[in-house]
Amino acid sequence: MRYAASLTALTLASVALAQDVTIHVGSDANGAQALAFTPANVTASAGSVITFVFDGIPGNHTVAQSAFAKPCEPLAGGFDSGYIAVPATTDKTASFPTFNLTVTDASKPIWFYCAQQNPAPHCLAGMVGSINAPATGNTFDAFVSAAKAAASVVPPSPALSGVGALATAAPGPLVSGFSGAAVPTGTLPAAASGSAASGSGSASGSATGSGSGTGAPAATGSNNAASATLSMSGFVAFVAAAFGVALV
Ligand SMILES: *[C@@H]1O[C@H](CO)[C@@H](O)[C@H](O)[C@H]1NC(C)=O
Ligand SMILES: *[C@@H]1O[C@H](CO)[C@@H](O)[C@H](O)[C@H]1NC(C)=O
Ligand SMILES: *[C@@H]1O[C@H](CO)[C@@H](O)[C@H](O)[C@H]1NC(C)=O
Ligand SMILES: [Cu+2]
Repeated sequence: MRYAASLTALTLASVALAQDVTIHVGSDANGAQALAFTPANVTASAGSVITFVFDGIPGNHTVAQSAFAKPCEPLAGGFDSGYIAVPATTDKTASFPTFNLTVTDASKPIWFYCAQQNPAPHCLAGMVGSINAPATGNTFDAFVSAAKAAASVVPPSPALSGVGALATAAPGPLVSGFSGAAVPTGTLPAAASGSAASGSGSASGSATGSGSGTGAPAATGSNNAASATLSMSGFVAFVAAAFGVALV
C-alpha cells in the first residue's frame, strides 16, 4: 500500500513537471486543413517537449525559428524542420510525421513560422507561432500582425538545434507517402543513459537515419535536465501501463 502511494505521488509530480504540448501543423481545431499552427501560442517550461504533428491534409509546411522583429526570416542558429509534405490521399487516421522540440530555456519567447511559399507564402497568411510569448509588449498578436506585413519570406536551412529549444531527431516517420524536401542536420545532444535516450535513438533511425551520425559533444546541464524529464515521462507511461490507467 505504501509502495503504491509513493508511486502515485511520484507520478503526479512527474506529470506536473513535464507540461508536454502538441501543436498541429497545417490543420485547425476541427482537424480541417488550414494555413495555421494549432494552438499557435503556447506556454512550456524548460524540459517540456513540444510535439509538432504535421496533420494538415494535404500539407507541405515547415516549423522554422525566427525573431519577433523578423517573423518570416530564419533566426541565426535557429531550428527548422525542413519541408514536410502530407499528400491529399492521406487517411485521417494515419500516423503523421512529428517533430519534437525540447524547450531548454523558458525565460525568453521562442518565435517560429512556416517558410512554405508555394503557391503563396504561408507566413504572410499568418502561419506563425510562439512558445512563452509575453502578455504585454511583444505579444503573440503583435507577432502575427508583423508576419502578415512582412516584406519577404526567407527559407531557412534545416537544423535540429535552435535557440532556447532543440530537437533530438529529424521529423518522421517519412513513410507511406510522407516526404521531407530536406532533413535537418546539426548537433545532436549527447546520448543520455536510460530508456528515454534509446527511444530517441531509434526514432532518428526511422526518420531515414540522417542527423544521427553527427558529432555529439558533451551534454550541457540543460540537456541533462531535458533528458531527466524525458526519463520521467517514460516512467509515467510505465506506471500508467502497470496500473492500467491513462494519466495524461
Ligand atoms: C514541398 O515544398 C517544397 C518547397 O516549396 C518543395 O521543394 C517540395 O517539392 C514540396 N514537396 C512536395 C511533395 O510537393
Ligand atoms: C499567449 O500566451 C501567453 C502565455 O504564454 C499569454 O500570456 C498571452 O496572453 C497569449 N497571447 C495571446 C494573444 O493569446
Ligand atoms: C516524438 O515524440 C513522440 C512521443 O514520444 C514519439 O512517438 C515520436 O516518435 C517522436 N517523433 C520523432 C520524430 O522522434
Ligand atoms: Cu505552411
